[in-house]
Amino acid sequence: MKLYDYPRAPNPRRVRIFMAEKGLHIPLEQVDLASQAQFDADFARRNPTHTVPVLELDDGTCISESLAICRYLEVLHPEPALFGHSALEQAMVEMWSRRAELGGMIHAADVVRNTLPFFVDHALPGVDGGVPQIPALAERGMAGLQRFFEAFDQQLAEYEFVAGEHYSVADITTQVTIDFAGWCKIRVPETCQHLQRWHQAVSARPSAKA
Ligand SMILES: N[C@@H](CCC(=O)N[C@@H](CS)C(=O)NCC(=O)O)C(=O)O
Repeated sequence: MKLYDYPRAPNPRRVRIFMAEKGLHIPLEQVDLASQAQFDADFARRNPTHTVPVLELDDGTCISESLAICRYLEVLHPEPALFGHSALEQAMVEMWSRRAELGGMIHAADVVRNTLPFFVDHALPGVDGGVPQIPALAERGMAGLQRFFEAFDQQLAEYEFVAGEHYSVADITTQVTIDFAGWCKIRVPETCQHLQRWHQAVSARPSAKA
């Protein structure tokens, strides 16, 4: 088994944090996004959407999409459970995971990819050029991130972790989203003290270095 990775990119980091929380060591193979290696024919055979992460199994089967990879690893290594135990816990993890992704990560990506010079003409992942940056999308993303910060702050006023009493994959997506937004110097506002408290706590976990 090996994981196709790129150290700076947020989505592979989600899987690396997940692996670190489970104590898993899977060999990494770097796909240099800076030199557009995601468009090489060899990698395209493994993932036609030209994105990382990809988990390649020993029989050559390739799994892409960060959460699909995490789910696969969860079944093989159920403890510690990062998708919840009971039916209710699993539903809560799913709910908050989707909120983190659709209400947070996508906005952070809109801001980063429509702002930073690195993404000029490459504003969508996995598309080989010809996708211009749209400043209005960055602006919309910033407003979306403010709503995300406030909603997650409210949740974390009541619970220790994003999906409730236990650390889960929803915490991982939320953490990576906040750090990704930091690429554009967007920080959790001072008014969101619960979210700040939580972010400091997850950033102090050894897995945060992954
Ligand atoms: N939904 C996918 C998103 C994967 C994705 O967008 N990966 C980025 C790195 S964070 C990528 O490979 N980008 C390639 C590019 O910019 O062309 C997942 O969860 O794995």
